[in-house]
Amino acid sequence: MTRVVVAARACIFCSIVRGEAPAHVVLDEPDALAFLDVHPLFPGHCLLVPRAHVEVLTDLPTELVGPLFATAQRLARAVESALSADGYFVAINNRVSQSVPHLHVHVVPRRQKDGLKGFFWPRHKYSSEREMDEVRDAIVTAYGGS
Ligand code: DGP
Repeated sequence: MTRVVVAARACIFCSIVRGEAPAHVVLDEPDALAFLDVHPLFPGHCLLVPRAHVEVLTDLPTELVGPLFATAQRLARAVESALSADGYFVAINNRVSQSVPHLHVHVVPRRQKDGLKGFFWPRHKYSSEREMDEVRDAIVTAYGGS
């Protein structure tokens, strides 16, 4: 069964989508929004979310899967370029290990020997709000936005 809700009151990602909660937004499109993860694996770690509130990938209407992943593809390209990365990781936790129950695609810049092993991934903090602003701006520019 497909479960789509336009917005869930208590959902932090819906609040970000509505512009009520702060976020470093890197892309803002009719069906999707992407912003920096506040607990990044590395600077530039983004979360891409559909605007509509669905919990997991299997709740997303099939006709929205292609467009969401086309956006993920463009975002991955921008993240890789903006962070001068060697590659990138794209992943979705569905229910297990999913801490926010609003579908989100992790797009993470990767470097050779960056220390990520298996799925034990220590998180790193941004050194400042300014660093976060700069990383956001670099991705927005690489994505071709304003
Ligand atoms: P997951 O564990 O796969 O559900 O990833 C959820 C991610 O969401 C986690 O890496 C931290 C991030 N996150 C949680 N709350 C917020 C928030 O309020 N703002 C932002 N930007 N990221 C958040």
